[in-house]
Amino acid sequence: MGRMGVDPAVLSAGSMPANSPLTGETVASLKEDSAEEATAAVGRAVEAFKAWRTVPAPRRGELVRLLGEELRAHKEDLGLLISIEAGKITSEGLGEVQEMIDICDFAVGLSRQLYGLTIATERPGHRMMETWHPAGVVGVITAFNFPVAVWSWNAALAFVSGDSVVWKPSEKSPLTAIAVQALYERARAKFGADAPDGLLEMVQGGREVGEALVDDPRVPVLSATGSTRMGRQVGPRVAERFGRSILELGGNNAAIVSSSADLDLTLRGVAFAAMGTAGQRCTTLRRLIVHESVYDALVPRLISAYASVSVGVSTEEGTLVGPLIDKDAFDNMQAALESAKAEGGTVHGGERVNVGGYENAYYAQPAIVEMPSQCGPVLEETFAPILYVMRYSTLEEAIAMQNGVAAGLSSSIFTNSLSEAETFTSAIGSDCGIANVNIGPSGAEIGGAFGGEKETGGGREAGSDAWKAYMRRATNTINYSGALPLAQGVKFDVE
Ligand code: UN1
Repeated sequence: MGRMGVDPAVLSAGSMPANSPLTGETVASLKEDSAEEATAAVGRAVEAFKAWRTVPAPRRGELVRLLGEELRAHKEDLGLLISIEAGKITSEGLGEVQEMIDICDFAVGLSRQLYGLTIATERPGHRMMETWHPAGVVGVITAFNFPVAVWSWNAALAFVSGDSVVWKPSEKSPLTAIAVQALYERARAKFGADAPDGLLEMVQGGREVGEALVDDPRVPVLSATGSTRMGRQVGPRVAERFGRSILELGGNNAAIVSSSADLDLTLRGVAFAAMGTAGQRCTTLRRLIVHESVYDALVPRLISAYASVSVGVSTEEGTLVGPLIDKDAFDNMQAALESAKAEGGTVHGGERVNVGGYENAYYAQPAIVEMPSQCGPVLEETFAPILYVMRYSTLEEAIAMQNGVAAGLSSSIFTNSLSEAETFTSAIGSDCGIANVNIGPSGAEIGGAFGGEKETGGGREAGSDAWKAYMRRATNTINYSGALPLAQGVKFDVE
C-alpha cells in the first residue's frame, strides 16, 4: 500500500476492522465514516461537479488516461492487495486490475465520442439536435467480490461524462479502495488544477453510510452492486426521489450442455466458471443443465475435477480455489448443501478444508450436487462454490429451466449445433442480459454492457452505450428562420 502512495497512519486510524480471508485475521483498523460525513462528502462532490462539468470532455479523458497509467504501473501491487483482501488467486487479482485498465482505455476513447443525434425537424428554418450533459454526482456502492473493478466501470465513465463520484466500498474490502484512491490522487496531481478537490470522495462504513447516498437528492445517479435483496431496497428508494439507479445484482447463472457439445471444452469452461473466485462472482456458474445423452460422459469427469482441484492460500503457486470471504459465507454454503440433500440431491465435496491451521479462515472444497429436479436451493443464489447438475431431454425444456429462476444475470450453452446456438441467443432463448455460446457465463469483457439482472432489464455498466446513464439528454430546437411557424398546426397570434 505504501508503494501505491497510502499513508501508513491510515491503517490504524480507527476501529473499523479490515480482515483478510486468507488467514481470517484483522490486518488493519480504519476510520469509519458516519452518515453525516457521507452527506458532507456529497456536498464537496456537488461543488466539484460544478467546476468539472466545464472542463472539455477530451481533457477529462486525460485524467482517466493518467489513472490507467498508475494502474498499469501498480498492477502487481494492487492485484496482490485484492488477493489479500478479497481472497482471489493471483491471476484473478491481476485480472481484476486488467479490467480497470481496460475500462480506462475505453473511457479515454469515449471522451471524444459522447455523441448526440441531429434530428430532422418538421418546422421550416429550424434545426433540432440532442446534447448530452453531465448528470451530476454519481454515488457508487461496491461489493467485496470485485472490490475495485466495479468502481472503475462506473468512475471512468462518470469522470469522462463530467460527473463527480462518491464511493462507498464494501465494509469487507476497504483496503483496496484506499489504495485505488491513492492511485487516483497521483493521477490527479499529474493532471493539474482543473481536476477539483471533491471529484472523487470516498466514505467507509456500513449501511447508514450507503443509505445517506441512496437518499440524498443531490445524487442523481446511484450505482449499487450486491444481492437482488439489496437491489430491491435501493431501487425503490432512489426512484422515490426520481433518482436513477444502476443496479448490478446477483446471478443464479446456468449453462446448458447439449448432446452435440465438445465435452473437453465444456469441462474446462464449466470448471473455470463454477469454481473460479471460489464461486463468489455474480457471473459464477451455479446450475448445469446437461442433455441426458452426455450426462454420463461429462458429469463423472466433472466430479473428479472437483475432487482434485487445489484449494489453498490464494497467493501460493498452483492454488486454483482460495477462501470464502468469511464464516457467514461458509455457513450459507453448508445450509444450501443440507437443503439440497433434503430435496434428494447427491452432494460431492463441499467440506471445510484446513489450510495452514488458520482457525478463522474458511476454505471449502467446491461442491457439485446432482439434483433430481430444479427445486429448493437450486432456485436461490448462494454465493459459494456449489454447482447443481440436472438432466434434460429437449432444448425447449432446457431453456425453460435456464429461465425458470428469479436471479438471472448471465447464461450459456455448450453446443456445436448452429440451430441450438441461435435459438438460445434469440428472443425465445435465454432471458438473461448475457447469453454466451461455448464459453461459460463468467469473465465478461468490459466492452459489452455488463450486469443488470434480468428483472431489472439487463446490462447497464461498462461498455456499449452504458455511458448514457451517467449523462442527461437535452433536445435543442434552434429557429434560424426569423419567422415563427405553426407548432402542431396551432395558430396563436398575439399583437
Ligand atoms: C461480479 O461478480 O460482480 O464477468 C462481476 C465477470 C467479471 C465481472 C463479475 N468481468 O466475471
